[in-house]
This record gives sequence, C-alpha cells and structure tokens, in this order.
Amino acid sequence: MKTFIKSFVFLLFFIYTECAFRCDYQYRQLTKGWFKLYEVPETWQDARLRCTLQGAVLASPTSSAMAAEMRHTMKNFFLQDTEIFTGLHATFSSQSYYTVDGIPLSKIPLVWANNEPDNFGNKERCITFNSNGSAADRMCEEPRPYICFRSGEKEVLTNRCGTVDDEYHYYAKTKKCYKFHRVPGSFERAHFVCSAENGHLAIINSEDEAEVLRKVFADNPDSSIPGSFRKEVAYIGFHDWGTWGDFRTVHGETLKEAGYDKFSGGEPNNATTGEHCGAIYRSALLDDLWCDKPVPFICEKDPAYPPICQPTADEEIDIDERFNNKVE
Ligand SMILES: *[C@@H]1O[C@H](CO)[C@@H](O)[C@H](O)[C@H]1NC(C)=O
Ligand SMILES: *[C@@H]1O[C@H](CO)[C@@H](O)[C@H](O)[C@H]1NC(C)=O
Ligand SMILES: [Ca+2]
Ligand SMILES: [Ca+2]
Ligand SMILES: [Ca+2]
Repeated sequence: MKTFIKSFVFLLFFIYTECAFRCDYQYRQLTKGWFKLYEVPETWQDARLRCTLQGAVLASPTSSAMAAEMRHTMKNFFLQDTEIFTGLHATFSSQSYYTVDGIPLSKIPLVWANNEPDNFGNKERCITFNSNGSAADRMCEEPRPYICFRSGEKEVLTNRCGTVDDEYHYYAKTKKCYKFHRVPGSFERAHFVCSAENGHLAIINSEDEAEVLRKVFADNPDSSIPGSFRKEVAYIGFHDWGTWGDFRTVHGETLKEAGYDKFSGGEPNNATTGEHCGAIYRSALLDDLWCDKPVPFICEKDPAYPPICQPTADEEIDIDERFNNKVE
C-alpha cells in the first residue's frame, strides 16, 4: 500500500512538474524537454517564428546535453552530416550573438568547424550546428532545417484548445477554437501564422459560425488594436486561387459548399490593385481584399489537433539501430 501511495504521489508530481505537449514533438528525459525536427529548410526568420508560434524556441546547443539531444534528433533523420539553424543569432546587431531566449554566445560551449566563425562577406549573422557536432556562422536568409524545443518544465499547461496559447478561445456553438490576431499581416503571413499554430485561417461553415466570428471580432474593438491600418476588416480562409471571382476556402470548397457565402453590399469589388484574398467586416459579411495589405486576421483550430502526449521515457528509434539490425 505504501508503495502504491508513493508511486501515486510520484506520478502526480511527475505530471505537475513535466507538462504534456503536442505529440509531434518527442520528449527527451536528459534535457526534460520536447524536440521537433523541421527537416524542410526555411530561412532563419521563418524558423524562429514557427517555433515561437508553437510555444517553443529555436533549439540551441546551450549545454553538452542539449548538443547531444540535437545530434540525436538529427541522426534519426539525416543520413549525412547536415547543418541546421540554431537559435544563436546576431540579427539585431552584427557579432552580438545570443540565443533567441537571451543566452550570450560566450556562455555556450561550441566546437567551431575549421575556419569558422568568419562572418564571410560580412553577411553571416546566424549560427548553424552540424550533426557532426561543429558550429559555423552562416547567412540567415539561406534556408536550412532546424529543431524547435519546448522545455518540459514550463508551467503553462496545454489548454482545452489543445495549445499552450491562451489567446485561443473555445466556442461551444461550433466546437472550435479561434484566435484573433491583432498584429496585422499580409494574407500570406496570416496563413503561415495560423498553420504554425496548427490551425488555419477561419473558414465560415454556417450562420452560427458567422455569429461566432462576429463575436470574436467584437471582442477586439479598434481601440484594442495598436497601429495605423484598417481595423474593420480581418483576413479569413478564402481566396480566389488565381481566378478572380471564383472564391473558395483555403481547403478548396466553394463558399456555398463550405456553408456561408454572404458578401457585404458592393463586395466583391476587386478594388485598388486587384483583390484575390478573403476577409470579413465586423458584420461577418465577406469582402475581397488586396492580399499584401497588412490587416488583423482570425485563425480557427480544432481542439483535438494536434493530439497531446504526456512525457514518457525516451523512445529509441535510431536509424543506426535499424541499420544494424538489418545487417545482423
Ligand atoms: C563537420 O562539418 C563541417 C561542415 O559543417 C566541416 O567543416 C567539418 O570538417 C566537419 N567535422 C568533422 C569532424 O567531420
Ligand atoms: C481586378 O483588378 C485588377 C487591377 O485593377 C485588374 O487588372 C483585373 O483585370 C481585375 N479583374 C477583374 C476580373 O475584374
Ligand atoms: Ca562562416
Ligand atoms: Ca469553420
Ligand atoms: Ca473588396
């Protein structure tokens, strides 16, 4: 019985101190944190943003344990030595390197590759980490793979929207979560942000959902949105896909098929430089909008996606091991 109580207490303690997180990240016990390798190369700026939007940081080899876990994460995927971006950058001023969470380069035990760092052409402001363990300074604009890291010791819990981002709010009427982004973006940036948050630009599937979005918009009055740009429109998830007038959701359905196609009076009007992107007014009536125009936007998220996992013991799925098994 004592043992039972002990393990129960231990279990509670474990759950409280090491938080659950998205299952597409892998928990590693050595660093008590969650790792996800993004194997598709992106610029450093986009890599940083994607990790940040997931409640994670762009991973840096800040200790020998972190370096070992990063190499492990890469070795499971890349068969050859590969350089990935780390969170170490000097994008604010040349040669002042910090991790994205503020640890100065001088505190980090890096092993440099031969002749690195050299700030080649005075254009290198981001630090890469090779799966062979060596670091180099490289251009931030040249796309590379990267790893996002979420400390398992963060106190913020995953909420009912299935995210650590408490700006997602659940609406029983549609059983979906929505986030109103007050920081404006182009349609392209808005689509990136919603996707990185594991949602999509909001798609109106019913009158009920239009009412929900009206409410979401009303909860964000002009006075709560800093900056000078239009605040009476917000991007949502439809687009003409290159053929003006044939407006479809970002999931490919016509607006009618999706369940809501009410444009505001006089819209769509293809104003200014041509309007291919979808937006709503505060009335939740639709508008076609110039895609490059930075305005607020609304993301929609299924609370059950992505699934959430508890921290577990390390799972070993080494490619090396698989190869070894084959050889035997
Ligand atoms: C590791 O890779 C770098 C390139 O990123 C290369 O310059 C270096 O020689 C390699 N080091 C070893 C020990 O293979
Ligand atoms: C939309 O507007 C653009 C820019 O004024 C114009 O080039 C294009 O032909 C218009 N398209 C339609 C279908 O009206
Ligand atoms: Ca260099
Ligand atoms: Ca919807
Ligand atoms: Ca319009």
